[in-house]
Amino acid sequence: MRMLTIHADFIEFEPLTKALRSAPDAEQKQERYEECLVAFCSVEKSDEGKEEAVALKAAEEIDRVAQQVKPARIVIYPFVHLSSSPSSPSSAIKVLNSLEPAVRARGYETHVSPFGWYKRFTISCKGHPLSELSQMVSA
Ligand code: A3G
Repeated sequence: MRMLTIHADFIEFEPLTKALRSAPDAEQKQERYEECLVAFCSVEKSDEGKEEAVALKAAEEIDRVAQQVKPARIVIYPFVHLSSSPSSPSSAIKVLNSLEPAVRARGYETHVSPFGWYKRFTISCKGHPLSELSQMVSA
């Protein structure tokens, strides 16, 4: 999985149209989270078959960053565009569905933006040295 974490003053997003016919329905209203660590996640072909293990590794990485930047909450954001070799949507949804409870189990308020949608979003990156980090997570 490739992951980009942004420590943000806020993120706002709003699902506009489904990108996948199989995308779960989502409420088409804007959500906004303040003082958050946003984890943009691209699940990759190399993660297929190891979904649970990759999710646990990603939760560990998110926790490691969060211990340093101390956000009030975590927002997991499915984002296929970080990889030139993305996994199938079904594998990606498995990883992301395991990632949310794994992050919550580490004591964080956790939110996930809708999977399989094109979304409008605005993010305000804090701009300190640890506010933008990219990582390769593998199991
Ligand atoms: C967007 N920004 O990315 N990893 C993560 N998300 C995925 C993947 C994958 N391998 N495959 C599909 N939309 N998705 C908009 C989700 C993700 O929400 C993506 C949408 O499906 C269309 O590809």
